[in-house]
This record gives sequence, structure tokens and C-alpha cells, in this order.
Amino acid sequence: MGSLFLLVSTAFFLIPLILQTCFMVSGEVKCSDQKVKCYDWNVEYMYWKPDCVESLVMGINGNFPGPTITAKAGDTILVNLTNKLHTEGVVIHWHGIRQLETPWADGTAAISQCAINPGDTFLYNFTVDKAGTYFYHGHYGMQRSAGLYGSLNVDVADGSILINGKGQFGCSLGGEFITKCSQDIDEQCQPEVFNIQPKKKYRVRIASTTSLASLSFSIGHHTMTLVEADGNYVQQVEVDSLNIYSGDTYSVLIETNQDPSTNYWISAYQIARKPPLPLRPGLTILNYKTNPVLDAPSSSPLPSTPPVWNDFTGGKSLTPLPTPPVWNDFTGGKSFANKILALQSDQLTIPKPPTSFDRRIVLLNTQNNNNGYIRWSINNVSLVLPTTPLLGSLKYGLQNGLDSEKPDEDFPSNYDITKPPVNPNSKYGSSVYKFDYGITIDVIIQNANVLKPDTSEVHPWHLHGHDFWVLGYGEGRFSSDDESSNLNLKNPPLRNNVVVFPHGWTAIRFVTDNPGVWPFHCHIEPHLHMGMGVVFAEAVNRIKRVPSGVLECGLTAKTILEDSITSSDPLGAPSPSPSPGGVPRLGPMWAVNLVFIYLVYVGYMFVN
Ligand SMILES: *[C@@H]1O[C@H](CO)[C@@H](O)[C@H](O)[C@H]1NC(C)=O
Ligand SMILES: *[C@@H]1O[C@H](CO)[C@@H](O)[C@H](O)[C@H]1NC(C)=O
Ligand SMILES: *[C@@H]1O[C@H](CO)[C@@H](O)[C@H](O)[C@H]1NC(C)=O
Ligand SMILES: [Cu+2]
Repeated sequence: MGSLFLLVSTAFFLIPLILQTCFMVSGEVKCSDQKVKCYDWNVEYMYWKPDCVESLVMGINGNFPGPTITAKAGDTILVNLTNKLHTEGVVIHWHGIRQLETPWADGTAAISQCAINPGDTFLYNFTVDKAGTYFYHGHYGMQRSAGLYGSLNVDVADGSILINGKGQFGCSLGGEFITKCSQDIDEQCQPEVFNIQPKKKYRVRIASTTSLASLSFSIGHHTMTLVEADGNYVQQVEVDSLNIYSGDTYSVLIETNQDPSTNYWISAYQIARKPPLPLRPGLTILNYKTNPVLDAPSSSPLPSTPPVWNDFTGGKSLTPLPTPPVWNDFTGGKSFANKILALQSDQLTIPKPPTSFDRRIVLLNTQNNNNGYIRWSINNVSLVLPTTPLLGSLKYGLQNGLDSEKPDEDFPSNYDITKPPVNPNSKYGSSVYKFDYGITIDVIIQNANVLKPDTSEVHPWHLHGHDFWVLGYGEGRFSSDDESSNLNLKNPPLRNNVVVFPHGWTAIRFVTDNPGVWPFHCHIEPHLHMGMGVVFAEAVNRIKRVPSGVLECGLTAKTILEDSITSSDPLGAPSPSPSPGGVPRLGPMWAVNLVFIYLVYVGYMFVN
């Protein structure tokens, strides 16, 4: 793998993004070793105008999005994170990083660590073991304070699609694409311009941290060659557009072989969920270097009238906007998903899965109505996390720290996945599945009809701590016929995020070789908040010492001082006060919004 990465990085020019150079330096801790990358980060709220409308966002060291981390495989990353939010906890999840031997650094509050309290500092210390495209995103406490939640989701209703934290801007495009139009054009919302040289090959890295939407991404007049998905190489395949679900990352190669006297749109349209009208794609400009690009307005006085697009493209023309995709073309979506296969070349072969599994878990995704609250549930349990991080409760055997009930590994044979649930109620719980070390697990994620008849939604599922093989996708309820004919054991791709199509199933396989407590959940943020996730506790007895500070909350608050806790002696700590119905109190959730970034030279986008 190293060799291929080397080949790619030396043979092709990467697309560096602006944020890279500007913001990385501030306050770095001294780290002499070249293989250690050190960062000193302050997380705080700030006002920003990602799509020209001022909103409250979470920034890192005063910037949005946060700094880009550039590292090599094998490097250690040290992020010394200070929470300056005043009122709520924060953690950061390193999406796609497997956290080998450092499960406590995964950045999931209530699972792998205590939330970092306001004013506190926490040191993330982990190794990036594998080259690839990843990102990180913050998970702040979700205290169900509607105001706070709302203020961070100001743009949800508008659904702006942002590329590198920037969206559409200004009024110069006219009412055609923009409904809410601001005269106040500034650098925070001017479009990203990728400057490229003609007749070269570029690698474009794309990571999607969308909250709700799935995207169709394309580069006008340029065919893309897909080479990487979720940090793993795939068979090269040419595509005109990528279907990107929340949590996916990709690399594509493009050849800059088009007419250099014009500029081209890079667009991201919402798919899989009906987009609001008028359509407002996220837009970026591909600019051949032969075209001079004007200085960004930040370096010159703001114009008194809104600039027109041409001001940013040296007065050269732009080709017409790409044709919007049909949002509900699931046939096309499945065809795209099935094109992604593991690379098996002379230089590099993605490992194949074990030919059989030791344990299979079927996870039924349902939408439920629990006494008036719409929830999502897995095998009839809607996820609520306890106050004590599960890693601590499990490692130290604190019975009070989690549900004692074992979650189901299948669902009733008479459950009709094509119909709304007959009984829409579900239970609450922490849904912890316990795995021994070194066994092969299959998970079938089974989609179902929601509460509304003839409706089922797309759910991209993300596993922490692992890559998994995607064995296949299928329609309806997974059956023994699928077992024999619809699973690919020959060249399934390795990923950490995978889509489940409406009324369909997705099958994955992985080996439990990474001790830790790993969430497996729908990456659509509101779905996770509403319970759509489970927890895999893997060989917890093999988790090594956890650094101090990680578990200083809940029932494990004292373990750091006394590191002698045993299962029979939970320090006499009080049990968490149960809320009505035996539901554990909701701790800070690891779901939430905002703060994300791209690693290395990334084209990254999200909808907030
Ligand atoms: C992290 O930051 C805190 C607060 O600025 C500082 O006291 C501490 O020494 C830093 N730790 C490291 C390892 O740099
Ligand atoms: C980071 O973790 C490594 C491996 O456990 C350890 O040797 C190193 O001292 C840690 N660095 C800091 C600054 O704590
Ligand atoms: C799910 O759980 C609820 C509440 O315990 C129960 O009423 C319902 O019948 C269960 N549904 C299924 C499909 O098991
Ligand atoms: Cu979902």
C-alpha cells in the first residue's frame, strides 16, 4: 500500500486547499520528532457566514472549518484540545481512523471517553496507520436544549451545500439558484476556486460530512476515475458523478485535458431525499491556471456592488451548470455502489475476507412512534447512552453503567419490512453487542418501511474502529438465497461507511482484532440522535491501560485515582438515577453537528 501511495503522491499533483497554509501554525506544541504531528486547538463558538448568512458555528482556533491535518502513514497525531464552549462538553471523532491500541481516543462521548468539560484540556494521542482520505468532526453534548441545538443548525432549513465550508454566494447568480440573497459578500462565502494546470493528472480527495443529505458530485466536462473509498484502494472505474452519502470519503483522479480557455463547475446536488426547490447545489470552480484568477476580496476592499462570478475567474466564461441528477434514482445509486470493488493488482491487493463467518447479527432498522416521539430503533431498541462511558463500565465491569439486557441478534420472522410497523412502539437501551477476540462477524443491516406507508429511507452506516468488507446489497428481506448468490467474497471493497438502500439490506463482514468499544450507527445525524445505532464491545478484556482524564466522569470518575477497581467493587459509586421507564439518563451524545475537516489536500463538503 505504501508504494502505491508514494506513486500517487509523486506522480500526480494534489490540489491544495487554501486553509492548509493559513491556519495550521497557530499555537503548535513543540514536537521535535518528524513523525509526531502536534496541534494545540481551542474549540469555540463563533459567527461565520458559510453561505453569506451569518450563523453560529463551532470553530477551531478561530477558523471554520478547522485546520487540515497532514500526516503520513505511521505518524502519531497529538491534538491538545481545549474546550472553550463555556456551556457544553465536546469530543472529536477521527472518522475512519481505526485507533489500533488507542480505543479511548476515538472521540465518542459516553462510549470511549467523558466529554471534555468547558475549560478543560484533553490530549488525543493516536497513530494514523494507513494512508487514505479521512476527516474529523466534533461531537458536542446534546443537552436537548432546543435553542442551542437550533442555533447550530441554522442552515438546516436552508439546506445550503458547502464545499470547503463555502457555498453559493451573493446575488450575482440571480434568483435562479439563490432564494436568500445577501449583498454582503466576503471571503467567508466566496466560492472556492481550484487552480489547476492543463494536461496534468490530479487526485481530488472528497469527504462528506453532510448532516442529512446525500450528494451527487461531479466536475463539469471532466470524467473522474475512482481510486479510493474510505481510505482503501478500489478497482479504477470511470464515472461522471459520485453518489456520496454522509460519512463517505473518496479519491478520484482527473485529467485536466479540457479547453483551458474556459472554467468549469464542480457541483454537489442533493439526492436520495427530495431536495428543496429551487435547487441550490454546492458550487466550486475549476480554473485552468492559464486563466488568471483575481485576488480574493479579502486582500482588496470589499466592492460596493456584489461581484459577478467572472470576477473570480479572470473574466473567462464558465460552462453551463451541470445537469441536476434525478434525486430518487436509486437504480443509479445501486449501480454506482456495485461498481466499487477492492483493488487486486500486482502492486497491491486489498485483503480478502475470511470465507465464512463465526457469528451473524441481523440489525433491523425501524422507525418508531414511542408515545408520540418519533424514534429510530435497531431490533426494536432505540439507542440512548448512559452517563458513564461504556468503555469504562465494560472494562471495569460496572454493572450499573449499562443495560443488562442482551440485544437481539435477529428480528421476528413474521415482521413485514414492506409495511409500517404493526406496533410502532420500541424500547430504549444501550444495545451493546459483546464480541470475543479474533472472530469473524457478519452484520446484515436490514432496512424496513417507515411509519408512512410505501416509504423507506437511505441510511449510511458507519463503524468505528474498523474497516469492514462490503459483501453486498440487496432488495427486500435478506434470505438464504441471498446468502448463496448475492454475497461477493471475491473482491469486496473495504470501507468504514456503507449505504443501506430503501427496503433493502446491506451485508458486511469484519474480524474482531481491535479491542475497544465501537459505535456502529447511521451517519445521518438526526437519525443517530433519534436512536439509530448500536455499540460493539470487542475483546474489552484486552484493552490496555487508559490514560488519565479519559474516564473522569460518571461511575468511572474515581478509577483514575484508584486504578484498582474491580467488578465486585464499583467503588460504592451511586447508580445513575434512572429516568422513568428504566431508561438511562441521556449523556452527552456523540452524534451532533459541525466541525469537520478534511485531512491532507481534500475537497470536502457538507450540508449543515
Ligand atoms: C495542552 O494545553 C494545556 C493548556 O494550554 C497545557 O497546560 C498543556 O501543557 C498542554 N499539553 C501538551 C501535551 O501540550
Ligand atoms: C502518546 O502515546 C505514546 C504511546 O502510548 C506515548 O509513548 C507518548 O508519551 C504519548 N505522548 C504524550 C505527549 O503523552
Ligand atoms: C417492540 O417493543 C415494544 C415495546 O416493548 C413492543 O410493544 C413491540 O411489540 C415490539 N415490537 C416488535 C416488532 O418486537
Ligand atoms: Cu439513517
